[in-house]
Amino acid sequence: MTRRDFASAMNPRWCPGCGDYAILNATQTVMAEMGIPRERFVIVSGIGCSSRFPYYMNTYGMHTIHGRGPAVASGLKVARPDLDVWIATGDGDGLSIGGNHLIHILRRNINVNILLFNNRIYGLTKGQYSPTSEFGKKTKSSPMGSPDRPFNPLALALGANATFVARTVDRYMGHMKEVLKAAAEHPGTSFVEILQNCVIFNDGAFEYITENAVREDHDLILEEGKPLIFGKERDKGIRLLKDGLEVVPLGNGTGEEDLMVHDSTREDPSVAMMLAHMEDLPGHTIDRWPVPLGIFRRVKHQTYDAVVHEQLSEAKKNKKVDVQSLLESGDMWEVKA
Ligand SMILES: Cc1ncc(C[n+]2csc(CCOP(=O)(O)OP(=O)(O)O)c2C)c(N)n1
Repeated sequence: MTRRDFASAMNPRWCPGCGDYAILNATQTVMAEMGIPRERFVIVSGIGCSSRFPYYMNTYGMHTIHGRGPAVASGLKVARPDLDVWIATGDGDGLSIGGNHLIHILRRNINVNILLFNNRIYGLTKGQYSPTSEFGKKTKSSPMGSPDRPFNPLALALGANATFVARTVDRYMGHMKEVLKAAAEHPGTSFVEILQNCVIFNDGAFEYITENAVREDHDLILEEGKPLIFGKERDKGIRLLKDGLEVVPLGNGTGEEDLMVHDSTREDPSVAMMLAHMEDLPGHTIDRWPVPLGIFRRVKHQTYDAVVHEQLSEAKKNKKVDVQSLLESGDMWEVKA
């Protein structure tokens, strides 16, 4: 199978240059490489530009109501554990109207993959600020600057005890495919934030990460088992102190052995949380804190769907089902006229 087998006959209705095309391409490629028949995949979405995803995939799909992709996907995965269920959502859809649904699917660890396309704006409704827009951002709905403090999607996911948490970028095709593949292989809810450019309403929002002139100095690629090094000259690193992280220059007595080694399998999410918050720390745009990309946390826990199915088979083994006696069991009372 190839990527083309996963492309539907419909032409995407996204603006020319939208980051969603790259995400579509990466997802189709990864699914083709997984060697699973197309009819075993289901893409569930809510509402938004990103949520048009199911139309463009030659798989099963459901375009549901705003923010409710997780609810529909949860029901589907529990009823049909044989299906490979993916959710496509935006920062508005997933974190605003659907915020509550998102945190509960994450804490339950239902075996689905969530792709959160984060363009830090409402694209479909033409440019209102979203829960990830920066404080003070001027948009159509915040002409004097957004008064909101934004969500950090990865910190939110870690706070909900998500078992797989990662971040990638629409412009980094190779990295995006690697992260999506790892997410697909993870047993449990995988949450992938994809930084995505909206050419019309928030163009260049991630240039401070993706532009060739700055990317090596501003991106920190997390590699399992490797020390955290970044910079054009690979001359900066991250050290783990008792009370936080520190950026250190390499050389002059500080070597790789002094740096933190990336371990996404730590059960304790606090180091992953520090990495997730790194870009919120003061100074990240002025050559101090880089933006980590890659897998922040990957731990194995029982999935909700597996537990439910164990309980179902246990219940079937031990009990004879008699609907009438079930209806007449428990507290009963009679209503007298
Ligand atoms: C109940 C309800 N409230 C509000 C809307 C309007 N609405 C549609 S999409 C959207 C936000 C989309 O933003 P995002 O999830 O960031 O997706 P994008 O379009 O940027 O991909 C909103 C507020 C709606 N369709 N239904």
